[in-house]
Order: sequence, then structure tokens, then C-alpha cells
Amino acid sequence: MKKILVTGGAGFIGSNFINHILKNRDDYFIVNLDKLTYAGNLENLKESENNPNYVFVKGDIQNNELVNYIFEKYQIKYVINFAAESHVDRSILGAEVFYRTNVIGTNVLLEAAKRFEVERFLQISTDEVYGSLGPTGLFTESTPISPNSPYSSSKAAADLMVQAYHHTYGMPTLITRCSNNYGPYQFPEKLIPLMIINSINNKKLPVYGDGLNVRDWIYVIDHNRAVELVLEKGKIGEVYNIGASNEMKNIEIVKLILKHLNKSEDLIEYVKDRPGHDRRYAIDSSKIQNELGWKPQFSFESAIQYTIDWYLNNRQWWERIISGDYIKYYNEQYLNRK
Ligand code: NAD
Ligand code: TDX
Repeated sequence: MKKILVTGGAGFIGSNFINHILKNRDDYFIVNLDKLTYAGNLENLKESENNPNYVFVKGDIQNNELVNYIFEKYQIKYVINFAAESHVDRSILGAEVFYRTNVIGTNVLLEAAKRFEVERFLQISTDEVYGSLGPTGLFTESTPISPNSPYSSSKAAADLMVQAYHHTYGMPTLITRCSNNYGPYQFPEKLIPLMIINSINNKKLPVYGDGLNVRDWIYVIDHNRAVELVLEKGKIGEVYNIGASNEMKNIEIVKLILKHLNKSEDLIEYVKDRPGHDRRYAIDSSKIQNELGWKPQFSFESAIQYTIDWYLNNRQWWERIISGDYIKYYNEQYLNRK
């Protein structure tokens, strides 16, 4: 039995990871440590909560005592650190919590992992640590780190720290850097769920700047299949980029969502740009494809359709979110932005 600490497992990608693993394997015991911030939601884990190979612990990755207790009690040998403050716009409104969770929190996990001599420590990073691309080229694992937002700088700091622990203490670390994810259970502050939900509710769709910024989209299950593979077969000390070669302009995504939902493009509203907005991300994932044999299984066309249908069929899940604290964030982020 592989005893794994998954942090941030009540968020979007982490919960999809836990549900995916527990559905497909019986050789993993998962301890999910999550603080349940605004982004953490135990409803995402309904299908896993009674699984005998799963336990949930509510707590902060910055809590040294708790983290050490978990390593000891559950004899943790593997760590996957999904826990993070993950939204760029929120990092622009207030950066401190990003550095606390994403940097200090990761350090607490690294220290415990060192003390308990884990076999593998997998840091879930992001393509945003590479900064922004011009109209051509792709991020490879050797592209220099050049983060632009408070969020991406906190993720880059964590990556450098993980690499330093490998270099200095010989810790068996791995890092994955994935492009933009979409799929079920994504918090509706992110582009795709926000635009789906606003369209369903006939609300304006706030497109930043000229709408021509490019992101490289991957379905969350394809990301998580790669995470599973890197945890098992990745070469210690290495970084693996993950992406599905699916670059799209933001405005193309917004129009596609409107089309699928049979809504008018009149809902589109161009608003003031995000400060420091990265122009283009695009991932070269040939390393993980060639060395570990991963490749994406889902086409964008079918997975985006499935995702839109999921939001249509799971109104309760997001209606509960958008009727709570979300309103306060939404108003701060979007009112007076025209
Ligand atoms: P998310 O915001 O949906 O979930 C984050 C989870 O972490 C939440 O459950 C939250 O409660 C938990 N958390 C936050 N602070 C914590 C703390 N101090 N202690 C314990 N738990 C805490 O994020 P996501 O989109 O699922 O992203 C997961 C990871 O993947 C992050 O590390 C993010 O940087 C990375 N990533 C995300 C994307 C993407 O497109 N969403 C792409 C590449 C990488
Ligand atoms: O209302 C919006 N209008 C808009 O035009 C929002 C929320 C976004 N956008 C644009 C900004 C970006 O160009 O859409 C694009 C995608 O935005 P986000 O969903 O906020 O994602 P991004 O900033 O690209 O970062 C995401 O990908 C990498 C995740 O949030 C990160 O956690 C991950 O590391």
C-alpha cells in the first residue's frame, strides 16, 4: 500500500485526483490535508468519502505540528502538494496569503518530508512560472523561470525551494508544471466556469483587455493521469511539463461556450485588462511523452462539451458557491471595471 499525503485535495484538481485514484486503484492510501479555504469543498469528494483507503484531515499546511503528526501517524512515504492559493486575480488584490501558503506552507511540508525520509515529494507547479511567451515558441523544462504575478512568483519560489532541498539534502523531489486545466468542480472564479455560469444566468461575460491572450488548455483528468505517472515513474530531481497542445485565445473560448449554450454574443463585455496580464502560454510536453509514455486522452471538443454539461447538470454545486462569499469577491473584482 502506498501511503500518500495529498494536500489541497478538496480543491479542483486535487479532488479530481483523489476521485480518479480511488476509482482506479486499490494500492493507494490517501490522507487529504486541506484547510478548506473558500476554494476547498468536501462536496467534490462525495464519491470518495466512505472509501476505506481515504481519510480527510482539516488543517493548514503551515501547521508544523499537525503536519508532523500526520506523517508519523499515517507513516507517509509519498507527498503530492496540490495545496495553494491558485487564482492570479486574487493575488493581485492581496498577495500575502499566497506567499504564506505557497512558500511557507511548502517549506513546512519539505521539512517534515525530510525528517520522515519520504520516498517521493511531488510539487504541483504551473506553467506560469515561466512567464509570458511572444507569438511563437513553447515553454520547455529548460525555459528560464520568470514569473510575473504575485501568484506565479510564489509558485516559482516554491519550485526553487523544492529543487534546493533535492540539491542540498538529496531529497527525492519531483516537479510538474501544467498548463490551464478545465473540468468539473473548478471554482467559478476561473475563466471557463465563470463564463459558463454567467452565460447560463444571462450575465455579462467580462473579457479582459482585447481577449486575445492565449492559454493552453488541458482536461483535468489528463493532468491527473500525468501526476500519477510522474509520482510512480518520474526520475528523481526532474521537472516535467504537462500540456495537451491546445492553445486558444480567450475570446475563442468565450464564444464557444456561448455557442454551446445557445446564447447571444451580446453578453460579451470587454473590461479593463488584468494588470501585468501574461500574453501567451504554450507547453512543450515532449519530455513526459517521450520519457514516461504519457499522452492526453481527451479531445478539447468532447471534454469542453462534457464540462459545460456538468455545470448545467450540477447547478446546486455552483449555486451554493455563488450565493455565499463569492458575491463579495465578484463585486470587488468586476464592479467598475468597464
Ligand atoms: P484550488 O484553488 O481549486 O484548490 C486549492 C486547494 O488548496 C483548496 O482545497 C484549498 O482549501 C486548499 N488550500 C489552500 N491553502 C491551504 C493551506 N494553507 N493549507 C491546506 N490547504 C490549503 O486550486 P486548483 O486549481 O485545484 O490547483 C491545485 C494546484 O495546481 C495548485 O498548486 C495550482 O498552483 C496548480 N495548478 C493549477 C492549474 C489550474 O489551471 N487550475 C494549472 C497548473 C497548476
Ligand atoms: O473574468 C475573466 N476574464 C478573462 O478575460 C477571467 C477570470 C479570466 N480572463 C482571462 C485571463 C487569462 O488570460 O482568461 C485567461 C484565464 O484566466 P484564469 O482562469 O484566471 O487562469 P490563468 O490566469 O491563466 O491561471 C490559471 O492557469 C495556471 C490558473 O488559475 C492557475 O492556478 C494555473 O497555475
